[in-house]
Formats: sequence, structure tokens, C-alpha cells
Amino acid sequence: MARPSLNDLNENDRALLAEEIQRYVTPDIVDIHWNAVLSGAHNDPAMFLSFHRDYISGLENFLSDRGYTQFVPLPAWNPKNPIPEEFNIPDAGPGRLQNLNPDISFSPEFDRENLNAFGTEEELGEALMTRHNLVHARIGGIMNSMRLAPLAPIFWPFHGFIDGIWQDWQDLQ
Ligand SMILES: [Cu+2]
Repeated sequence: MARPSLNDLNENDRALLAEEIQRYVTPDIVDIHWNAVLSGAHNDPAMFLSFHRDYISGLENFLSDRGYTQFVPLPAWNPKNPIPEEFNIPDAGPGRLQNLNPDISFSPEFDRENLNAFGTEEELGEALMTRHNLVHARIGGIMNSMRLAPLAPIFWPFHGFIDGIWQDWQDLQ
């Protein structure tokens, strides 16, 4: 099932989703990502894809258990759109998001009709990882910290977006 766009949800749903993500993301959850980074999840392109899919599915299971099946599959945030105000978290302190409009397009290279240009999962993962790093850097604040980024609720729908591209590619194989 395709992931809906975060920017198409209504404000109430976005606020609710951001709140539930914050409920889910305990220090242990943050550490799962950091430990994966230390084991190569941000270096090895195939692991980048598979680790983050598993990581998101942990949140999806939590949302299902809480009865929020409308958020499963997790909506996707496309970074050509601004970060919705409800996802401007944290909005204060040293880790605050610096830039809510990174304005980074994944089109046309990652449009479904062009995905066949990527011959292997490694090739796709490598290209996605590079573009994805740029998004983290341009948002800044904790989104630009490999250790803390999962604390920013937008991390999750952003990775939903990356995952959706991988899914499109897999569907073509
Ligand atoms: Cu990321």
C-alpha cells in the first residue's frame, strides 16, 4: 500500500501523529538507530535501506497497537514540500530545526518511471543516501545529528518517503 503524503493530512492528524511519534521515541529507540549507524547503516547502501525500513515498522507497530491504523503505513514527507508546522519539533533550544524548507527535490531521478536506471539495490541505496544526507544537513539542528535525528518527528515521515522510493523500485523488479 502506498504511503500517503504528510502534507496532505489535516492539521489535527499531523499534530496527533507528531505527538504519537514523540511518545514512541524513547532513548532506547534513539539508541537503536545510533547502534545501527555504528554498524554501518549509513555507509552500506543496502543496509541503509533495510535498516530504516525495519526501524519505521517499529513505529508502525506501535501506532497500530495504539489504534492509529490511519497512520499505517506511515505517511511520507517529500522534502520538496516545507516541513509542516506541526512537525517543527524541536522548535527551540540548540537542537531546534534550523530550516523548515530544505527545498530538495528527488525528481526526476527517483520518479517511478525512471527508477529502472538503478540496476541494483546498492546503486539505488547509494544515490538515495547521498540525497538524503543533504536533506538532513539542510534542515539542521538535531536532524543533522546522526545520533539524535530520530528525536525529530519529521525524521520518520522523511524515512517513509525514502522507503517508498525503494518500494517503488522493488515493485519494478
Ligand atoms: Cu535519515
